[in-house]
This record gives sequence, C-alpha cells and structure tokens, in this order.
Amino acid sequence: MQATLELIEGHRVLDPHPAIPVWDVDPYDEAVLHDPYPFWKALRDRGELVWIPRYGAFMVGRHEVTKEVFSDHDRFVSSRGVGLNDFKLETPWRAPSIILEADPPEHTKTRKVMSRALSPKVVKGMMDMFRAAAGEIVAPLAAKGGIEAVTELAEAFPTTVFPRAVGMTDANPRHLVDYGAIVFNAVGPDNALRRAAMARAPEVAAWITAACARDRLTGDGLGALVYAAADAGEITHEEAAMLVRSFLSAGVDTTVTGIGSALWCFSQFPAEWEKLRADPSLARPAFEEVLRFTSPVHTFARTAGCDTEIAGFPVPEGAKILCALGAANMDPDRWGDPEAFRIDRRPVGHLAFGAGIHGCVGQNIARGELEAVLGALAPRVARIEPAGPAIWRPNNAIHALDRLPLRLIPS
Ligand code: OVM
Repeated sequence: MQATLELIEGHRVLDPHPAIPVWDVDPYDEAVLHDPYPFWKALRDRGELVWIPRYGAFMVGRHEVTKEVFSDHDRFVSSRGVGLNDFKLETPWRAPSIILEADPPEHTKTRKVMSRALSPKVVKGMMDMFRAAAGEIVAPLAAKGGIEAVTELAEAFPTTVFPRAVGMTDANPRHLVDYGAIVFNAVGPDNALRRAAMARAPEVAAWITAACARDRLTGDGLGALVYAAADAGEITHEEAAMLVRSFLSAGVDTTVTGIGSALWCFSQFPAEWEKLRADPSLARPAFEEVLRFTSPVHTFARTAGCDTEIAGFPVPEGAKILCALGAANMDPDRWGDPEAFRIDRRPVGHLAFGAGIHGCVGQNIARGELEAVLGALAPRVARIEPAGPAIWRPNNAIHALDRLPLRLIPS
C-alpha cells in the first residue's frame, strides 16, 4: 500500500522554521485584491520572509528579497509552476508554457526565439500601426467627453493592435481578454476566482489553441517569426504553436491593465498629466512609473528547487514562495516617497516586468503600445477627470480595473 501524499493547494506540506514570522492572512481575499496597498505594507512590515499557513507557502514583499527570489532561477524554479500548484505533484490545468513555466536549459532556446520576435527593431516597425490605431480610437473619445475607459480605451486598443501584430486572421476580442484573466487567475489558490476561471477555461482555451495554428496566421506577423524559427530547425512546429499561445496568454490582459491603470493614475494626479502634456517625451518614463505605482502583475510564485535559505532562514525543497511584486514596487526602503506618483521618477529596478532571465520578454512591445496611447491622448486631452468611482477587478495575479468612468476634457 502506498501512503497518500498530503498536499495543500497542490504543493507539499512543510513545516517552516520556528523563527520565521507567521501571518494568518489570506493574500487572495477579495478585499485584499480590491485594495492591496495596506496588505503590501503589512507584508513588508512583518519581515523579510513570512509564512502564510492558510496556503502553506512563504511570501516576500520587500524589494531586495523579492528581487533576489525572482531573479535566482537556479534556486527558485519556474518549471514547477509560478502559482501555488507544484507541477511536479499535480497536473496543471493546461499544458505548461514552454517559456514562462520552464527552466534552463529548455527555457534558453524558447526565450531566444521570443526575444528575437519581440526585439526593439520589430517593435519599431509596428509603431506607425500602433500610432494610427491609437489616433483612431482616441480621437472620437476625446470629442465624446464621458467614457468608460476600461472597455472603450484600455480594452479597445490592445484587442485592435495585438491581433494585427501577431498576424491573427480572425480575432475574438472577448476571448483574448478573457483568456488572460483565466491564465492569471489560475496561478492563485483554489478560490472562487480560480473556480470561475476554470469553469470557462475549456471553451476559451480551445479557441486560443486553434488560433495558434500556422494556417490561422498571416505571413508577416510575430506568429510568422516564431514559425520561421521552427522552419529553421531551432524549435519544433509544435513548440512554435505553444509560443504563439504565450503571446496570447501574456500580451493582452497585461497591456489592457497597463492602459487602464495609466488613465487611473492621471485622473488621480492631474498635475502629472500637465507635466506630460508639457513634455511628451515623458510618455515612456511615465509608463514606467505607472508600472511601479500599480503593478499590473501583483503576485507570481517560484518553487524552491533545492533546500536553500531566504534572508538567512532555511527554506526546504518544494516550498512555494509567493512574490508580491506590488509590495516591492511600493517599498519605502527602495523608493523615496513611494506613494507619490511622479512621471519623471524613472523608477529603474521596479519589478512590474519581473527580473532576471524570466523578465517580461514583451516589455518593448508593451512600452510601444503605451507610448502610442499616451501620445494620442496628450495633444487631444487637456484634463482626465474621474466621472464616478473607479472599481478594481479582483484577480489572483492581476491588479486591474473593472470600471473606470472618466471625463476627457478636450484641449
Ligand atoms: C505564457 C505566459 C507568459 C507570461 C505570463 C503569462 C501567466 C503567461 O507563456 O503562457 O501569464
């Protein structure tokens, strides 16, 4: 007879070292996800490394230690999943991503292909298309005045330009946005958010998988670049389809969130909008500050691949470490006056794109999209004012708005 391995949230049950601070909190409580800032402060205040009994996992939120865990891919692996489930012990809900949920040496090959497809040169070639699309979306909104910014702008722009960039021949904007939300909720615990996401996963995932096939893509997009790497023998054609799936997993919900959060920041800090209008070259640094201030991906995990230490405390092999990127981005030990949103801060070292070999491979295209959107808004819109309460949408990994009513005052 074989003893049943006891699991908590799909990973091994462990006993933390008794000196590690224990915090009886649910980091995925909907109240926390609605307004995570007080939770992030409390997490940093509890210590360098905290034990969360509710999920049998460690958590970090101070900048230095979060960056250490996130960038040390030798000790803290991604191949066992970047959520609470340990892929070594439980079958994941979809075939693992061959870039996000992979370690070297396998990761090295797929990362190289994606990195080339998303290079600054490729993104530069898309900027005219991004700027034209941003102008077409923004001009009527600026004239209209009252808008619901999440649907009319934050979702409208990436769901227009991203399928074109990838070369998708038929796009379903709703499925693209929803798939992102599913993928990101899936890295959380088995809570109501994850269950609701999983209920919709079969239908949406089937559509996504079909959309990754070569015959569904044009010959001149990012998808074609990935399939060209397969033709060249760098990866297999099956791997190419999986990497196209990664574009569709990581490229839509994240940029939708970035745009929505940028608009929210400017509606809250009108003097910063004036600064941007006075100096449009601040669009890029402004986006970095939006990322630091709002952390579109608030939490991802790693798994200890060996017995190791964090902040001097022992951490056993198989331990999950929840990394609160949002907490690190607001750490007063790293950022002066972190609760001030200042578009000229130039917050080098923020963790919104992660760090190390898994740092967001799409960050150039994300920056290009935001530059296009802010570049279309700045000359047309004198002020961005709240026109009702901004409502955040709880997600196990994404810190995003659900509704953002705004009044755009034309210039
Ligand atoms: C992927 C992927 C990459 C980055 C983020 C992400 C969880 C997914 O390769 O599927 O969202």
